[in-house]
Amino acid sequence: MGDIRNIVVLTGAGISAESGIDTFRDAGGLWEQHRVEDVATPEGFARDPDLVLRFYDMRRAALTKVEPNAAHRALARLDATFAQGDRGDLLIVTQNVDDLHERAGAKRVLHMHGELLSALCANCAARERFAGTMLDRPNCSACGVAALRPDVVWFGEMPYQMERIYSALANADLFVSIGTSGAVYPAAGFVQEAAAHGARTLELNLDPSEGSRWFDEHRHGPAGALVPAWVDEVLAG
Ligand code: BV8
Repeated sequence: MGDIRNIVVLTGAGISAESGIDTFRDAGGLWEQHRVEDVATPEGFARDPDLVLRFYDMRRAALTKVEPNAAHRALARLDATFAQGDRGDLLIVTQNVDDLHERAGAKRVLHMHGELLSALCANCAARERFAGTMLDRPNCSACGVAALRPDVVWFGEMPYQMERIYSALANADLFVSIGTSGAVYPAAGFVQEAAAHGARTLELNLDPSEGSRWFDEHRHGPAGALVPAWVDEVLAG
């Protein structure tokens, strides 16, 4: 890996597209089927909780029908080489709420927008692993109140573990963005944060993103092809 010791990878819906999970902004994507304001904001949840709970119940159930793809597996292979301790740090920051990075075997995963398979209690703020449906209002395991909501970050809510992310970006030698449109902040600003601290920046995406101009290098194509090739390069370096 030569002079590359600390790597931050940011992934978006594009890395899960080849697994059969809809992205948000591609044709036929999630935001075409549902208005963002109705299903991914606290106001939408307050207005019509059943609509929102059904939206996330459907996506949570879909997880059992999909598998990680070659891109997830390649990142897990990279992750495993950091386990030996003789390298620097790797952090896979994902905007995705699916569990495909973990199912591929990656350990250093940070879900900045939460997870479908986690429930957050709106009454006591406890979190619990959750694989069922919320439409029938299950009780929180900690306080017993039927106040569980999806443990995902909606628009207007603060993404998770931002301190840890900015610390990793400040120490990164390389920042790689995979499968994201660069449409949503603060994730879309990470490339500039990393570059400001001297990291090299690489974008692996099907098409140029809204943030392409901030990257030193771009490779365009499906993640299932680009990511394994890039991991092979890094490991051979
Ligand atoms: C916050 C979780 C502050 C839920 C999501 C005006 C200007 C700037 C910012 C704002 C603004 N107005 C409001 C804001 C802030 C807002 C924002 O950025 N809005 C945008 C729309 C302008 N951001 C927020 O609200 C964030 N919070 O700012 O808090 C704050 C401060 C103090 C105190 C409290 C709060 C929170 C945003 C998080 C929202 N939650 N998801 C869920 O999953 O349902 S967002 C969701 O969309 C994703 O998580 C992701 O972050 C985002 C973008 O999606 P992508 O992953 O990029 O997917 P997309 O479909 O867009 O693109 C897919 C890409 O893949 C494409 O480029 C495509 O080419 C590529 N692709 C497709 N197939 C493949 C592929 N690539 C490779 N291979 C393939 N096969």
